[in-house]
Amino acid sequence: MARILPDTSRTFAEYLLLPGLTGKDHTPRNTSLAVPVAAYNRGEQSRFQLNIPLVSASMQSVSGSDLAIALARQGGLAFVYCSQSIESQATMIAKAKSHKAGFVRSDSNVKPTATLRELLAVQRRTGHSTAAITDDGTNTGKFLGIITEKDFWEFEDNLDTLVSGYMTPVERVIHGRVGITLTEANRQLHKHKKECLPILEADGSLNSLVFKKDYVDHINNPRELLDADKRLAVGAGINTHDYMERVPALVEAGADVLAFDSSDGYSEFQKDAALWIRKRYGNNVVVGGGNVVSADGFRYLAEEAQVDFVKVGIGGGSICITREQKGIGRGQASALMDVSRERDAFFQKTGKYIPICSDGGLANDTQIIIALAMGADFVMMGRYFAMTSESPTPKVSIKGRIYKPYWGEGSNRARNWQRYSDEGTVDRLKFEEGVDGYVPVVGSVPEVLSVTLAKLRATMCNMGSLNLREFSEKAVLTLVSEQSIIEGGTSNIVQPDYNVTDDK
Ligand code: MZP
Repeated sequence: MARILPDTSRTFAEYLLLPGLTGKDHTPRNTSLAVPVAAYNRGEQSRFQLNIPLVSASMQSVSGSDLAIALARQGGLAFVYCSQSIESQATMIAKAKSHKAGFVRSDSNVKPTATLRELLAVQRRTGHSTAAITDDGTNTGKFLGIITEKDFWEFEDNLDTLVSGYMTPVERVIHGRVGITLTEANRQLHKHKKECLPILEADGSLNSLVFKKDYVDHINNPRELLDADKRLAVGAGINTHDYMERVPALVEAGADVLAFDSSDGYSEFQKDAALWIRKRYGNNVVVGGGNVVSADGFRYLAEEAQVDFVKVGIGGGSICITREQKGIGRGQASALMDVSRERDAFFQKTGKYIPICSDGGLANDTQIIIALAMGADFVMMGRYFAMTSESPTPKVSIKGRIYKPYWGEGSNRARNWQRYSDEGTVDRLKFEEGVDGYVPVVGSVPEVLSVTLAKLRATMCNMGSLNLREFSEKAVLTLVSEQSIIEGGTSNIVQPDYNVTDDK
C-alpha cells in the first residue's frame, strides 16, 4: 500500500509569526537582506550572493532583458526564460550584461566614411546615442573620434554627408589609457564635464568606454548586483534536453547563475545534466536544481547532482494546474519546511550549506515574509514580476483598468514541453499544466520592491533580527484558525467607499 504522510499539506496563509524581543539596534536601516545562492562549506562565504532575497521566474511573460536589468539594479536576479531558442536567450542575457558597467565595450561603431544615415541606423539598432568612430568600424579598431546625437540634427542636416564632418576628432577627445582605474576614469569625466570617456590601448585602438550615467546609476542604486567586471548579474533558465548546446552559449553570453526550469527535478535526467555542467565548468558557474517538494528530493539533488541551490515547489504557482491535472504536488509551506529541515540536517552532517529557493504560490508580501521565516534563503516569483512595467508583455486595457498578460510555461501559449518532460516525447504537451490570463499592472520594479522590502525589514525588526539567517533561526510560527484569520482583518468599523463623491 502507498505510504501516507502523517502531516497535512499546509500553505503560507495558515501561519503567523510571533514577535521576538526587539532591541534598540533593531531598526530597518541596520538590517541586511543579503542571502547566499551558491553552496558553500562551513566557515566559507558563498561565492554568489543576492543583495535582496528575490528572484524572478524563468517564464516568457516574466523574465526578459528589461526585467533582468531592473531587478539586478535592485539587488535581485532574473532568470531569463529558456523556452526560446538558444540564440535569443543568449542575446537577452548579453543585452542585460551590457546594460551597465564601469568599462563598456562600445556597441555603436562606424567608420569615418559612413553617412549620417548609416550612423542613425546603428544608433536605432543599439538604442545608444554615442558612437565611436574607428578606422575599420569595429569596437577594437584605431580610434578616430566620437559622435553623439547632439553633433547633428537629423531633420536639418543632409543625412548623406559623412560622419567625419560631424565627429569630434581624436585630438580633441578627452580619453584615458588602458590600466586607468574606474575611480580615476570617473574623476576625469567629472573634471572635464564629459558624458563619455573612451579608453584607448597604447597603440591607439579602442578598448572601452566609461559613461557618466553609469556612475550616477551606481550612486542611485547602491544595492545593485554586479559581477566581478561590474556588469549586472543575470540568471538563466536551462532544461535537461539541450543543455550541452544551451549552457555553453549562456555562459559565453555572461550568465552568472543557471537554474533548471523543471516542474519535477527529482530525476536522473537532471542529475546527469547537472554533473555534466559541473564537470565542464567546475565551480565557475552556479547551478540550481529543482523543483522538489520533499527531503528526499533535496538530498538527491544535493548529494548526487551536486547542485548549488535547490528550488522548492510543485503545483503552487498562480498559473499552475499541475495538482489538478496530475495529482502531484504539496502545500508550499509543508514542502518548504520539510526541505528546510533537511537542508539544515545536511549542513550539520556534511558542513555544506545548500541554499533553498521557495518557488511559486506567493500571493502577497506577507507570504514572502513567511517563506523567508520558514527557511527559504530566497524566493522565486512569476506573478509578482509579471505585474511590473518591466515585464516583457504589452499593457492592455480591460474595462478601464490596465493589465498585462501572464501565462504559465505549461500552458498552450508557452508550450514549454521541456519543462514538463524529461525524455522529450514526440507528441509534446498532450495536456496543459498552466493557464493563460491577465494580471493588473502595479508599477515599476523599484516601486513594488520598495514596499515589499520595507515590510520585510520591519518584520525582521519585530523578530529581533538584523539579517535573514537570524530571522529564520529566531522565527516562531503558529498555525491559525479560520476565525483568527477573520480576527486579523478589520471588524465592526465602517470604511469610506472610495466611489462616493464628496458632496460639499
Ligand atoms: P507564481 O509566482 O506566479 O505563483 O509562480 C511562478 C512559478 O510557477 C514559476 O517559477 C514556476 O516554478 C511555476 N510555473 C511556471 N509555469 C507553470 C505552469 O504553467 C508553473 N504550470 O507552474
